[in-house]
Amino acid sequence: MPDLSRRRFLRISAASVLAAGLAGRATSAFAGWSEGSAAAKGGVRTVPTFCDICFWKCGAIAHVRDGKLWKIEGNPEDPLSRGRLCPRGTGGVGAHSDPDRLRTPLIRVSERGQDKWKSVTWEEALEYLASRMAKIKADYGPESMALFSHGIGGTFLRHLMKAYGTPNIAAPSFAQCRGPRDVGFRLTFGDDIGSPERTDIANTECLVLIGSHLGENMHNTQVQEFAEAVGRGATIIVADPRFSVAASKAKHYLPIKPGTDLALLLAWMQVIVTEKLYDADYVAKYGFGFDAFAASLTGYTPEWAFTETGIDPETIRTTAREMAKHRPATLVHPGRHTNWYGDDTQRSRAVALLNALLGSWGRKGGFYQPSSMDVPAYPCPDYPKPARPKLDNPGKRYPFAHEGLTTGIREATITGKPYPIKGWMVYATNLISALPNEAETIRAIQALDLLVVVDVAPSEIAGWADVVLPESVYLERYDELNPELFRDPFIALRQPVVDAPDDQKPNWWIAKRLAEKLGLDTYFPWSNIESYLDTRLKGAGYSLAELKRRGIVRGPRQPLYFEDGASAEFETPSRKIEFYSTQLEKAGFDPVPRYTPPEGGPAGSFRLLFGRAPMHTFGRTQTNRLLSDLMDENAVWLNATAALRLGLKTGDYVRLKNQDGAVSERVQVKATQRIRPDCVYLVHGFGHTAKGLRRAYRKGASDSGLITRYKTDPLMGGTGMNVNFVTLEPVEGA
Ligand SMILES: Nc1nc2c(c(=O)[nH]1)N[C@H]1C(S)=C(S)[C@@H](COP(=O)(O)OP(=O)(O)OC[C@H]3O[C@@H](n4cnc5c(=O)[nH]c(N)nc54)[C@H](O)[C@@H]3O)O[C@H]1N2
Ligand SMILES: Nc1nc2c(c(=O)[nH]1)N[C@H]1C(S)=C(S)[C@@H](COP(=O)(O)OP(=O)(O)OC[C@H]3O[C@@H](n4cnc5c(=O)[nH]c(N)nc54)[C@H](O)[C@@H]3O)O[C@H]1N2
Ligand code: SF4
Ligand SMILES: [Mo]
Repeated sequence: MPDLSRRRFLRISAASVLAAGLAGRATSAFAGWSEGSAAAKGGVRTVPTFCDICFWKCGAIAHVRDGKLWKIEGNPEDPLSRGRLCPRGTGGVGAHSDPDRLRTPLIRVSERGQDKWKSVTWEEALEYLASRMAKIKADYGPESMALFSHGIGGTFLRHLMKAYGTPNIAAPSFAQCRGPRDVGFRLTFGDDIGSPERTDIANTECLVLIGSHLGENMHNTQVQEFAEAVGRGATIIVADPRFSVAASKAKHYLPIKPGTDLALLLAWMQVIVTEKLYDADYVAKYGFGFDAFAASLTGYTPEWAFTETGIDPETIRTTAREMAKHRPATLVHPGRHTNWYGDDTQRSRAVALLNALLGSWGRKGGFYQPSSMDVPAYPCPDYPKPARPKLDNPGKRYPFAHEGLTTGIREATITGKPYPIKGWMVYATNLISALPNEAETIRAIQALDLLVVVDVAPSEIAGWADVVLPESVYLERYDELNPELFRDPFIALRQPVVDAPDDQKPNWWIAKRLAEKLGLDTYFPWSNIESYLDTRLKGAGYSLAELKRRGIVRGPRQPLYFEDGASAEFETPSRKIEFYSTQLEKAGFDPVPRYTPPEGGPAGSFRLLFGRAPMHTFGRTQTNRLLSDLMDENAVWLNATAALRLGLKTGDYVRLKNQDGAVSERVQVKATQRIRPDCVYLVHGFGHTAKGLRRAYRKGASDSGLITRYKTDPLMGGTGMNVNFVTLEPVEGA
């Protein structure tokens, strides 16, 4: 595969920013937000930072009143939040005051899985951890430690683990989240979708959502732009087995049979190609292998697709024509959580190809070209070269995996092959519920000599750890800078707003102190985080003092679309948009997407689907009192007619039992016409089983606990999780 590590950087000197007039404007706008403004505002101090309740990283202004954290709002200078936070971001202050937080480092004094701990000092905890890590290195080699980490807070621990000498690093955001999408788009356009997504919802005239449940999936900028698109009358087309919030805004709602989206996509493309509705100039100029692709669509008529998807042929034709009518300002959203059925990369590739037919890649209202500001790295020694290669994907079994596979590391930990993994460090990811098949995760943990978990809460994964390190929450710490690729280039700073309430420490401090104990201090040559950040910012023409005051600096916007000068380069083998993929063909896969129907479940069972609620992030906000007051348990969505048949009504408590006998916590029924009769739906993140999460313990049902099966995507190793089936069993006496 072509190397896509090249990013479009834009180097901005202080002079060019001044010339753009940004510095002057922003400085005056932020004059009242300096940390020194407490007196002027009658005991209220405001501190710009960025949110960490999810990974969108919205710029925010925290308010401290009489020394106490009061509220948090969007930073109007920030292009991600555009001055407004989502409900979760606003409730973020509850993360600081959460009474269920971890308070001190803990060392296990019992068998794994039993809750027996002793509180220790940081010195004891890190000394102990360093000696265990040194022993693993001596006995097995440094590659036998793995790091799982999710989010920007993991930056310094990733740096530490690379310095320690391991290549085994992974996050669930690839194989359990956006991996298939990124691979599908890379194979087609030679580039990623990125996070934040490069979707030009702001300018789209026709938005097609396949699953992507914007409005429940609360990624801030997208939701704001979506609301604006609805407001200005853009055509919304939604395919979802469940009548989502987005579906309620749609002109066309397609209640698709779960797992058959590829059939719908192929039929849409068949209509657009046979009726010659595609952007022929764009395809001729940028496309490769169009004729073979077009020929492959022959059998995929709307009539054929009807039998698979349940969507009537006329609706398929009408929606296809509607998309074509608005092209190139038609955006078929690539989705984010795309690990559904195990053929997800091919489905994502079909989404990419449909966009290619509509000419929306690189065009206004489709996909824009993002850019970012260049912030030079802090000079550090080179990492040692690991003696053994990373083991998550041995022999490139999944040839198109371009990021680490969590589940690959898990498998190697269980089998000891190709070499043993003896230690896991886990940062800000609850592997027990993020990875499918909890039993496999626990089996892997039992094979370890060392499990260390850095968390803010006594989560399920922390419950299995030998050493638990309590981190301060995002409102109490500095983190790495955020110069993410986006529509508007920017650099944002996270900085402490208030002190940590107990003995919690920030990730950078943990990484640096552990590095010193491991004899790796040359990799942390800075005296403290301020000097690290200041050095990086100076390299970009700014300073920490300025960022502390402003929270964010912005660079001039770069060309967003082909028509205004964005480069129309495609890093594929043909240097074109690959309608026909020779890369896939060479690797023995279908060069054009081909449909195979999903497997059904046992008679009388419902396919288990899951998604998001606007006031929660995964399983990480259920103890946040402000957010759990808005929703403190989930309900199982069940088709009203099916409910009638089963003698169930809204509010009844049931347990869900899956095809392998896994049984959930009790959960209320939500009987509704808003879901098809062949599936049920749960909001992910509930049904916690860790006792220390007092507010969330046994509230609602966990989808994760019912995901004992998964189907692995042969192209990139993603784990399709929508392949489990449940029955509902009434709870006696409830
Ligand atoms: N509030 C909130 N917002 C979040 C997050 C959060 O935790 N909380 N997490 C963020 C993250 S990391 C991610 S990855 C995204 C995930 O959000 P999305 O990328 O939107 O994830 P999906 O899996 O598409 O969302 C589930 C939707 O797909 C539908 N669905 C299920 N099966 C099928 C199917 O076979 N076909 C079709 N067409 N639809 C189906 C479900 O009914 C549901 O409406 O959300 C992000 N936004
Ligand atoms: N069954 C099922 N599985 C899924 C999904 C699903 O919808 N259903 N979604 C998938 C997707 S899209 C994704 S992106 C992944 C996400 O999976 P994860 O990354 O595991 O997300 P969370 O479950 O929120 O776990 C976050 C952990 O980090 C801790 N934490 C929160 N804030 C901090 C902090 O500031 N510092 C530290 N050190 N720890 C912190 C929390 O207490 C929690 O233990 O899960 C995937 N797996
Ligand atoms: S989308 Fe919401 S939770 Fe995520 S960073 Fe933005 S404000 Fe915070
Ligand atoms: Mo995700």
